[in-house]
Amino acid sequence: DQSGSPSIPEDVLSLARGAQHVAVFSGAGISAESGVPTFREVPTGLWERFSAQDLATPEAFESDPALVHTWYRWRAALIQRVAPNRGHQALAEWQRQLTGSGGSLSIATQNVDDLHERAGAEVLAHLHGSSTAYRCAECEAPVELPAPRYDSDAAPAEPSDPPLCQVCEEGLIRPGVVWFGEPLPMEPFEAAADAIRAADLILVVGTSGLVQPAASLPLLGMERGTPLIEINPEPTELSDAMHHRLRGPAGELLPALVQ
Ligand code: BJW
Repeated sequence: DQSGSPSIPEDVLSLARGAQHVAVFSGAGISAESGVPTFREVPTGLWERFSAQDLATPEAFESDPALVHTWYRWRAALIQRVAPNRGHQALAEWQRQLTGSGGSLSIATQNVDDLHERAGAEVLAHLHGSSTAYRCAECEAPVELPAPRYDSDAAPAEPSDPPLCQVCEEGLIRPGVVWFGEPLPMEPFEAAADAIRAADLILVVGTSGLVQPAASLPLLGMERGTPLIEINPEPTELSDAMHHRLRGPAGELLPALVQ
Protein backbone atom coordinates (compact mmCIF):
# COMPACT_ATOMS: atom_id res chain seq x y z
CA ASP A 1 0.00 0.00 0.00
CA GLN A 2 1.75 3.16 -1.23
CA SER A 3 -0.12 5.58 1.02
CA GLY A 4 1.27 3.89 4.12
CA SER A 5 -2.23 3.51 5.57
CA PRO A 6 -3.06 0.22 7.27
CA SER A 7 -4.83 -2.34 5.11
CA ILE A 8 -8.36 -3.19 6.11
CA PRO A 9 -9.80 -6.54 4.98
CA GLU A 10 -11.99 -6.16 1.88
CA ASP A 11 -15.10 -7.59 3.60
CA VAL A 12 -14.82 -4.96 6.35
CA LEU A 13 -14.33 -2.17 3.81
CA SER A 14 -17.42 -3.25 1.95
CA LEU A 15 -19.44 -3.33 5.19
CA ALA A 16 -18.37 0.27 5.82
CA ARG A 17 -19.14 1.34 2.25
CA GLY A 18 -22.57 -0.28 2.32
CA ALA A 19 -23.69 1.03 5.72
CA GLN A 20 -26.38 3.73 5.85
CA HIS A 21 -26.92 3.93 9.62
CA VAL A 22 -23.72 3.60 11.59
CA ALA A 23 -23.59 3.60 15.41
CA VAL A 24 -20.23 4.39 17.01
CA PHE A 25 -19.49 3.54 20.64
CA SER A 26 -16.26 5.21 21.75
CA GLY A 27 -13.99 5.17 24.79
CA ALA A 28 -10.79 6.73 26.06
CA GLY A 29 -8.65 5.03 23.38
CA ILE A 30 -10.01 7.26 20.62
CA SER A 31 -8.53 10.30 22.39
CA ALA A 32 -5.24 8.61 23.32
CA GLU A 33 -3.47 9.82 20.17
CA SER A 34 -4.55 13.37 21.04
CA GLY A 35 -2.64 13.05 24.32
CA VAL A 36 -5.54 12.35 26.70
CA PRO A 37 -4.50 9.50 29.01
CA THR A 38 -6.75 6.42 29.07
CA PHE A 39 -7.84 4.87 32.37
CA ARG A 40 -6.62 1.30 32.50
CA GLU A 41 -3.50 0.98 30.38
CA VAL A 42 -0.20 0.12 32.04
CA PRO A 43 1.67 2.34 32.86
CA THR A 44 0.04 5.45 31.38
CA GLY A 45 -3.59 4.85 32.43
CA LEU A 46 -5.04 7.27 34.95
CA TRP A 47 -6.09 4.45 37.30
CA GLU A 48 -2.50 3.18 37.22
CA ARG A 49 -1.29 6.51 38.61
CA PHE A 50 -4.26 7.71 40.66
CA SER A 51 -6.75 5.80 42.78
CA ALA A 52 -10.23 5.56 41.22
CA GLN A 53 -11.59 5.02 44.70
CA ASP A 54 -10.06 8.33 45.89
CA LEU A 55 -11.16 10.35 42.85
CA ALA A 56 -14.10 8.93 40.91
CA THR A 57 -16.71 8.15 43.56
CA PRO A 58 -19.24 10.35 45.41
CA GLU A 59 -17.62 9.19 48.66
CA ALA A 60 -14.26 10.55 47.50
CA PHE A 61 -15.80 13.97 46.81
CA GLU A 62 -17.46 13.98 50.21
CA SER A 63 -14.28 13.10 52.06
CA ASP A 64 -11.81 15.26 50.09
CA PRO A 65 -13.64 17.72 47.81
CA ALA A 66 -10.49 19.80 47.16
CA LEU A 67 -8.51 16.80 45.90
CA VAL A 68 -11.29 15.65 43.57
CA HIS A 69 -12.09 19.20 42.37
CA THR A 70 -8.45 19.96 41.62
CA TRP A 71 -7.90 16.66 39.81
CA TYR A 72 -10.91 17.25 37.56
CA ARG A 73 -9.86 20.86 36.88
CA TRP A 74 -6.43 19.49 35.86
CA ARG A 75 -8.09 16.91 33.56
CA ALA A 76 -10.32 19.64 32.05
CA ALA A 77 -7.30 21.86 31.40
CA LEU A 78 -5.42 19.00 29.75
CA ILE A 79 -8.41 18.24 27.49
CA GLN A 80 -8.68 21.90 26.55
CA ARG A 81 -5.01 22.04 25.49
CA VAL A 82 -5.12 19.05 23.11
CA ALA A 83 -6.68 18.73 19.66
CA PRO A 84 -8.85 16.12 17.95
CA ASN A 85 -6.91 13.48 16.00
CA ARG A 86 -7.44 11.79 12.64
CA GLY A 87 -9.77 9.25 14.21
CA HIS A 88 -12.19 11.93 15.45
CA GLN A 89 -11.87 13.71 12.11
CA ALA A 90 -12.61 10.60 10.06
CA LEU A 91 -15.81 9.98 12.05
CA ALA A 92 -16.90 13.61 11.66
CA GLU A 93 -16.33 13.41 7.90
CA TRP A 94 -18.22 10.10 7.64
CA GLN A 95 -21.09 11.60 9.65
CA ARG A 96 -21.28 14.52 7.18
CA GLN A 97 -21.25 12.15 4.20
CA LEU A 98 -23.92 9.84 5.58
CA THR A 99 -26.16 12.67 6.79
CA GLY A 100 -25.87 14.28 3.35
CA SER A 101 -27.05 11.10 1.63
CA GLY A 102 -30.04 10.40 3.89
CA GLY A 103 -28.19 8.10 6.29
CA SER A 104 -26.86 8.69 9.78
CA LEU A 105 -23.86 8.18 12.01
CA SER A 106 -24.52 8.40 15.75
CA ILE A 107 -21.79 8.72 18.34
CA ALA A 108 -22.28 7.49 21.90
CA THR A 109 -19.14 8.17 23.88
CA GLN A 110 -18.01 7.29 27.38
CA ASN A 111 -15.50 10.13 27.16
CA VAL A 112 -15.95 13.37 29.07
CA ASP A 113 -13.81 15.23 26.51
CA ASP A 114 -15.28 17.23 23.62
CA LEU A 115 -12.86 16.08 20.92
CA HIS A 116 -15.58 14.50 18.74
CA GLU A 117 -17.38 17.86 18.73
CA ARG A 118 -14.20 19.86 18.10
CA ALA A 119 -13.53 17.64 15.07
CA GLY A 120 -16.91 18.80 13.75
CA ALA A 121 -19.10 15.83 14.74
CA GLU A 122 -22.41 15.90 16.53
CA VAL A 123 -22.44 13.63 19.59
CA LEU A 124 -25.70 11.86 20.40
CA ALA A 125 -24.77 10.75 23.91
CA HIS A 126 -22.12 11.60 26.50
CA LEU A 127 -22.79 8.58 28.69
CA HIS A 128 -20.40 9.59 31.50
CA GLY A 129 -20.94 13.36 31.44
CA SER A 130 -18.66 16.17 30.37
CA SER A 131 -15.46 17.80 31.61
CA THR A 132 -16.91 21.27 31.05
CA ALA A 133 -20.17 20.67 32.97
CA TYR A 134 -20.43 21.36 36.69
CA ARG A 135 -23.37 21.33 39.08
CA CYS A 136 -24.17 21.79 42.74
CA ALA A 137 -23.70 18.55 44.67
CA GLU A 138 -26.78 19.42 46.79
CA CYS A 139 -29.38 21.29 44.70
CA GLU A 140 -28.02 20.10 41.31
CA ALA A 141 -28.15 23.63 39.83
CA PRO A 142 -25.93 23.65 36.70
CA VAL A 143 -22.94 25.98 36.97
CA GLU A 144 -20.37 27.32 34.53
CA LEU A 145 -16.85 27.59 35.85
CA PRO A 146 -14.20 29.70 34.10
CA ALA A 147 -11.82 27.70 31.92
CA PRO A 148 -9.24 26.03 34.15
CA ARG A 149 -5.55 26.89 33.75
CA TYR A 150 -2.76 24.44 34.50
CA ASP A 151 0.33 24.68 32.37
CA SER A 152 1.80 21.31 33.14
CA ASP A 153 0.73 17.77 32.28
CA ALA A 154 1.82 16.72 35.76
CA ALA A 155 -1.01 16.65 38.31
CA PRO A 156 -1.30 19.94 40.25
CA ALA A 157 0.39 19.88 43.63
CA GLU A 158 -1.80 22.36 45.51
CA PRO A 159 -5.43 21.28 45.90
CA SER A 160 -7.94 24.12 45.99
CA ASP A 161 -11.51 24.00 47.32
CA PRO A 162 -14.45 23.77 44.92
CA PRO A 163 -16.68 26.87 44.91
CA LEU A 164 -19.82 27.03 47.02
CA CYS A 165 -23.16 27.00 45.14
CA GLN A 166 -24.55 30.52 44.66
CA VAL A 167 -28.09 29.18 44.30
CA CYS A 168 -28.65 27.15 47.49
CA GLU A 169 -25.54 28.49 49.27
CA GLU A 170 -25.10 25.07 50.85
CA GLY A 171 -23.65 22.65 48.34
CA LEU A 172 -20.22 22.42 46.78
CA ILE A 173 -19.81 22.57 43.01
CA ARG A 174 -18.93 19.13 41.63
CA PRO A 175 -17.83 17.90 38.19
CA GLY A 176 -20.71 16.95 35.86
CA VAL A 177 -19.38 13.44 35.31
CA VAL A 178 -20.66 10.00 36.27
CA TRP A 179 -18.74 8.40 39.12
CA PHE A 180 -18.69 4.75 40.16
CA GLY A 181 -21.92 3.82 41.88
CA GLU A 182 -23.89 6.63 40.19
CA PRO A 183 -26.61 6.05 37.60
CA LEU A 184 -25.94 7.05 33.99
CA PRO A 185 -28.05 9.93 32.64
CA MET A 186 -31.22 8.24 31.36
CA GLU A 187 -31.89 10.26 28.19
CA PRO A 188 -28.44 9.85 26.59
CA PHE A 189 -28.43 6.17 27.59
CA GLU A 190 -31.81 5.52 25.95
CA ALA A 191 -30.87 7.55 22.86
CA ALA A 192 -27.68 5.50 22.48
CA ALA A 193 -29.60 2.23 22.91
CA ASP A 194 -32.14 3.28 20.25
CA ALA A 195 -29.40 4.28 17.80
CA ILE A 196 -27.56 1.00 18.30
CA ARG A 197 -30.76 -1.02 17.84
CA ALA A 198 -31.52 0.89 14.61
CA ALA A 199 -27.99 0.71 13.16
CA ASP A 200 -26.90 -1.47 10.27
CA LEU A 201 -23.25 -1.28 11.39
CA ILE A 202 -21.77 -0.84 14.88
CA LEU A 203 -18.22 0.36 15.55
CA VAL A 204 -16.69 -0.10 19.00
CA VAL A 205 -13.64 2.15 19.23
CA GLY A 206 -11.02 2.50 21.96
CA THR A 207 -12.77 1.03 24.98
CA SER A 208 -11.77 -1.78 27.34
CA GLY A 209 -15.47 -2.68 27.67
CA LEU A 210 -15.04 -3.15 31.41
CA VAL A 211 -17.33 -0.46 32.77
CA GLN A 212 -21.03 -1.26 32.99
CA PRO A 213 -23.74 -0.51 32.07
CA ALA A 214 -22.23 1.45 29.13
CA ALA A 215 -20.18 -1.51 27.87
CA SER A 216 -23.32 -3.57 27.24
CA LEU A 217 -24.79 -1.01 24.82
CA PRO A 218 -23.05 -2.22 21.63
CA LEU A 219 -24.21 -5.77 22.39
CA LEU A 220 -27.81 -4.63 21.78
CA GLY A 221 -26.90 -4.94 18.10
CA MET A 222 -26.75 -8.71 18.57
CA GLU A 223 -30.58 -8.78 18.80
CA ARG A 224 -30.74 -8.10 15.05
CA GLY A 225 -27.42 -9.64 14.10
CA THR A 226 -25.96 -6.24 13.18
CA PRO A 227 -22.28 -6.48 12.20
CA LEU A 228 -19.99 -5.34 15.04
CA ILE A 229 -16.47 -4.06 14.34
CA GLU A 230 -13.92 -3.40 17.09
CA ILE A 231 -11.08 -0.92 16.61
CA ASN A 232 -8.45 -1.30 19.31
CA PRO A 233 -4.75 -2.19 19.43
CA GLU A 234 -5.50 -4.73 22.19
CA PRO A 235 -8.07 -7.47 22.79
CA THR A 236 -10.85 -6.37 25.15
CA GLU A 237 -13.75 -7.68 27.18
CA LEU A 238 -15.95 -7.11 24.11
CA SER A 239 -13.65 -8.69 21.50
CA ASP A 240 -15.29 -12.15 21.56
CA ALA A 241 -18.67 -10.66 20.66
CA MET A 242 -17.30 -8.77 17.63
CA HIS A 243 -17.64 -9.99 14.04
CA HIS A 244 -14.48 -8.14 13.01
CA ARG A 245 -11.51 -6.99 15.08
CA LEU A 246 -9.21 -4.34 13.62
CA ARG A 247 -6.05 -4.24 15.70
CA GLY A 248 -4.30 -0.88 15.69
CA PRO A 249 -4.69 2.77 16.67
CA ALA A 250 -7.99 4.48 15.88
CA GLY A 251 -6.15 7.47 14.37
CA GLU A 252 -4.85 5.20 11.60
CA LEU A 253 -7.62 2.64 11.22
CA LEU A 254 -10.62 5.00 11.12
CA PRO A 255 -9.31 7.12 8.21
CA ALA A 256 -8.46 3.89 6.34
CA LEU A 257 -11.95 2.52 6.97
CA VAL A 258 -13.74 5.71 5.98
CA GLN A 259 -11.57 6.56 2.94
C1 BJW B 1 -6.83 2.56 21.85
C2 BJW B 1 -5.78 3.39 21.52
C3 BJW B 1 -5.81 3.93 20.25
C4 BJW B 1 -5.43 2.76 23.49
N1 BJW B 1 -6.81 3.64 19.43
N2 BJW B 1 -7.82 2.28 21.02
C5 BJW B 1 -19.26 -5.74 38.74
C6 BJW B 1 -19.85 -6.11 37.53
C7 BJW B 1 -20.54 -5.18 36.78
C8 BJW B 1 -20.66 -3.86 37.20
C9 BJW B 1 -20.07 -3.52 38.38
C10 BJW B 1 -19.40 -4.43 39.14
N3 BJW B 1 -18.92 -3.78 40.25
C11 BJW B 1 -19.28 -2.48 40.18
C12 BJW B 1 -19.99 -2.30 39.04
C13 BJW B 1 -20.56 -1.06 38.56
C14 BJW B 1 -19.52 -0.13 37.94
C15 BJW B 1 -18.58 -0.92 37.03
O1 BJW B 1 -18.85 -1.14 35.87
N4 BJW B 1 -17.42 -1.29 37.55
C16 BJW B 1 -16.49 -2.12 36.80
C17 BJW B 1 -15.16 -1.39 36.71
C18 BJW B 1 -16.39 -3.46 37.47
N5 BJW B 1 -20.29 0.82 37.19
C19 BJW B 1 -20.79 1.91 37.73
O2 BJW B 1 -20.62 2.16 38.91
C20 BJW B 1 -21.66 2.78 36.84
N6 BJW B 1 -22.90 3.05 37.47
C21 BJW B 1 -23.73 2.08 37.84
O3 BJW B 1 -23.51 0.89 37.66
O4 BJW B 1 -24.86 2.56 38.43
C22 BJW B 1 -25.83 1.65 38.95
C23 BJW B 1 -26.88 2.46 39.66
C24 BJW B 1 -28.19 2.41 39.23
C25 BJW B 1 -29.16 3.16 39.89
C26 BJW B 1 -28.80 3.96 40.96
C27 BJW B 1 -27.49 4.05 41.37
C28 BJW B 1 -26.51 3.29 40.71
C29 BJW B 1 -20.98 4.13 36.61
C30 BJW B 1 -19.69 4.00 35.89
C31 BJW B 1 -19.03 5.37 35.78
C32 BJW B 1 -17.66 5.29 35.13
N7 BJW B 1 -16.99 6.54 35.30
C33 BJW B 1 -15.69 6.74 34.69
C34 BJW B 1 -15.16 8.13 35.15
C35 BJW B 1 -15.92 9.23 34.40
C36 BJW B 1 -15.40 10.60 34.70
C37 BJW B 1 -13.97 10.76 34.32
O5 BJW B 1 -13.63 10.81 33.12
O6 BJW B 1 -13.16 10.87 35.25
O7 BJW B 1 -15.80 6.69 33.27
S1 BJW B 1 -14.52 5.45 35.05
C38 BJW B 1 -13.74 5.47 33.46
O8 BJW B 1 -13.99 4.20 32.79
C39 BJW B 1 -14.49 6.52 32.65
C40 BJW B 1 -14.59 5.86 31.31
O9 BJW B 1 -15.63 6.45 30.54
C41 BJW B 1 -14.86 4.43 31.66
C42 BJW B 1 -14.57 3.45 30.56
O10 BJW B 1 -13.21 3.41 30.26
P1 BJW B 1 -12.71 3.23 28.76
O11 BJW B 1 -13.14 4.37 27.93
O12 BJW B 1 -13.07 1.89 28.25
O13 BJW B 1 -11.12 3.38 28.95
P2 BJW B 1 -10.03 2.26 29.35
O14 BJW B 1 -8.82 2.95 29.81
O15 BJW B 1 -10.61 1.23 30.22
O16 BJW B 1 -9.71 1.53 27.95
C43 BJW B 1 -9.05 2.23 26.92
C44 BJW B 1 -8.98 1.32 25.69
O17 BJW B 1 -8.44 2.07 24.61
C45 BJW B 1 -8.09 0.09 25.88
O18 BJW B 1 -8.79 -1.07 25.43
C46 BJW B 1 -6.89 0.37 24.96
O19 BJW B 1 -6.35 -0.82 24.38
C47 BJW B 1 -7.52 1.23 23.91
N8 BJW B 1 -6.61 2.12 23.21
N9 BJW B 1 -4.93 3.46 22.65
C48 BJW B 1 -7.80 2.79 19.88
N10 BJW B 1 -4.80 4.74 19.85
